Amino acid sequence: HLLSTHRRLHVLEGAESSNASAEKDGVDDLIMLLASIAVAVKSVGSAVRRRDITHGSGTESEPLERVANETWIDCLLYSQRSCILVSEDLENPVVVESNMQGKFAVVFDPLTGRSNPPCQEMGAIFGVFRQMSGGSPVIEDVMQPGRQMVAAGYALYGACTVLFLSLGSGVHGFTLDPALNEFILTHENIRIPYCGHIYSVNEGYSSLWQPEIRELISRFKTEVSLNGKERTLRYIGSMVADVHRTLLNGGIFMYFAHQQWPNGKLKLLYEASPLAFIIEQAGGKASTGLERILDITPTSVHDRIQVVIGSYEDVELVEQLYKGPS
Ligand code: AHM
Repeated sequence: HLLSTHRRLHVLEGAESSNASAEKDGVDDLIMLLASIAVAVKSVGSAVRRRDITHGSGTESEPLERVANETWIDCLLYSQRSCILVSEDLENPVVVESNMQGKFAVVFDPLTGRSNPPCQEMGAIFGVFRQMSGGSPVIEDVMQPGRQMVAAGYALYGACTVLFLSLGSGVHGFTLDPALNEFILTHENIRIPYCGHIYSVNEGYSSLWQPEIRELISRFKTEVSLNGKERTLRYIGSMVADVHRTLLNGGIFMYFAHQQWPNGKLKLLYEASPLAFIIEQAGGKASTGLERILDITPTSVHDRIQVVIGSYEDVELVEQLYKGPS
């Protein structure tokens, strides 16, 4: 199934819109939507790289975040498979015009990790829901708990562009071959290690945390990990990159509420939920510390939450420390 997904990803990328008359509800439509997302990722990845060349030469034009947002919107509209879109960069959802509408509600952060110049590890995060209502798209179509996603994934514009995704039965990773400009399946059905020794949290905020979070982190650090190694810290400051490392190497990524972000900083709908979907599909766990992220129904499209995500055993330990003795 995956190899066929892979073949279709690049076969369908160049599909003419005349092919869009195929039946609109099934897997074919989801594949078409994902193929359009793959085009957005290629296009933004290329813009990210060109920006590094033009930076400082005075030839930069539009800000990268605007380019990324417009590229994602265009690709999703022209896929003719989406009905309502939520972007980190738009205050309100975009309702797709009826002549371009499909059946999927898409939530995305088109350029995540941008707040860390000049050492950005930028990428994109997305989640796809099936439209709940039968008729015209409504806000409820995106206000769904993450467990109801039919697909989710992320891209990372690092040394090479990668696209990791899940359609609800495992996680598969593709790497962009620059010679072919095609995504090649490089990580089939990956599983996150059951435990790890790397923890990832911005400890610079420790004086802003509630005392119980300070206590939790200091206890967690001193617990020997199940793999027997001393715990060690890695923090890139770009959630998608920190979660990518966690997925491949094991360990845990945490972002707790603090004085500046009383509910947590990370956005539920298009950051935490899609990455929680990926991590769970790979055998890990994703929580706020108190409850499963994928069970939370958003109350607004830009809700923020706490995030504790990664290897199953490590997240369980943090939850136990957080909840205290029962
Ligand atoms: P952004 O939407 O402004 O980019 O913020 C989200 C990012 C995450 O990718 C990252 O995990 C976090 O902010 C880092 O925040 P901090 O600098 O507070 O540690």
